[in-house]
Amino acid sequence: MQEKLKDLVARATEEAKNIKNEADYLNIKSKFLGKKSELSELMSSIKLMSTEDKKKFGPLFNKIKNEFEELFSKKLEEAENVNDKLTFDPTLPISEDHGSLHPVTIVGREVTNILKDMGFMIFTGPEMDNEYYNFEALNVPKTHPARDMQDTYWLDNGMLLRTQTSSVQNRAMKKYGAPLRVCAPGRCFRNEDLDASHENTFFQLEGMVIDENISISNLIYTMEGMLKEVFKKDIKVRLRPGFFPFTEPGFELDCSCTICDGKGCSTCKNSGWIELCPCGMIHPNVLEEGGIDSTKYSGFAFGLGLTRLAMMKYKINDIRVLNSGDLRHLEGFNVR
Ligand code: FA5
Repeated sequence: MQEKLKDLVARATEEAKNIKNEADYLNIKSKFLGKKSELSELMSSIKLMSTEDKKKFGPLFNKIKNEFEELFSKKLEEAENVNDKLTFDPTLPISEDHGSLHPVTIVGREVTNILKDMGFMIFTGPEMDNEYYNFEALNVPKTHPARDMQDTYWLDNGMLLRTQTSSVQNRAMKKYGAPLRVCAPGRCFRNEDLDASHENTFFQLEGMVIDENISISNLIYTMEGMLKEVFKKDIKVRLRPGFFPFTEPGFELDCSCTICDGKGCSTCKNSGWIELCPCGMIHPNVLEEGGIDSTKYSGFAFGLGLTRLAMMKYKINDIRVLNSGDLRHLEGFNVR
């Protein structure tokens, strides 16, 4: 037994010299101290020993076990100290490689900062939501054909992935009441056929203003002011009729083409206008559902497509680039 233990200690001491990282440490620990290790086997043989041997070897086994533990931990610590010194060399030149913010993040931050300056608070809602907030609270009951306008991802638990940031409207109204100025950027999901301008996962920014005497002119003024700041140039907007069950009336807001300044080009199909943001006056049913007296208050809301806005701002002609994770497309933005 004495010889066996001596040999075991010699091998463990030799192998401990090879500990260079945590993986080595765990392997060697398992080999010499694990349940199936030689030491464990020797220790379990104690029950067959005479009382005299038990007294002699019991403490010796424990001593060797403790020494192994101490030795392996010490070797790991030494190795880590060496590694730290190796990886941190303050004399190395600083790498030129660095990450940058995603174009949608840049545009999202810009728009929310502009809206914050206009007195909007920032609100968020869940990406996994229920039918009530995504549809019913927005005046879209179960059988309403408008549900087909947005092909929804339904989940096994009966919930859905929100198709629009309008899902925050009812929550914000119930939480804060009127008057209210709130914006909510976030990710939305639709079961879309993908093409250059449609993704199944994209970002919108919901905006909502509720107060006494809010009118369409407040909507136009706010949108124009916000877009001028985003594009850093004079932007004109126009409204066309649009249908959304949660607005009355509803509009599609176009802005003068930022590429040709409204003169006409291939991007705006020579019309001088680009369709940018659906919006409208909040339907009285939606206000009432949110606990707001629609005879006293009125409001407007808009759902800005942040992903499409980023495409326009950075002249990206295929939306799929933005979710691709292909750094070659994204590193040009170089914004931190
Ligand atoms: C809506 O989602 C409404 N909730 C917007 C709204 C809010 C209207 C408040 C009135 C009042 P729409 O389905 O048009 O509307 O989507 C809004 C914007 O999201 C679009 O203009 C577009 O920029 C963006 N969008 C919609 N679907 C996609 C998609 N598949 N990929 C990328 N962007 C999309």
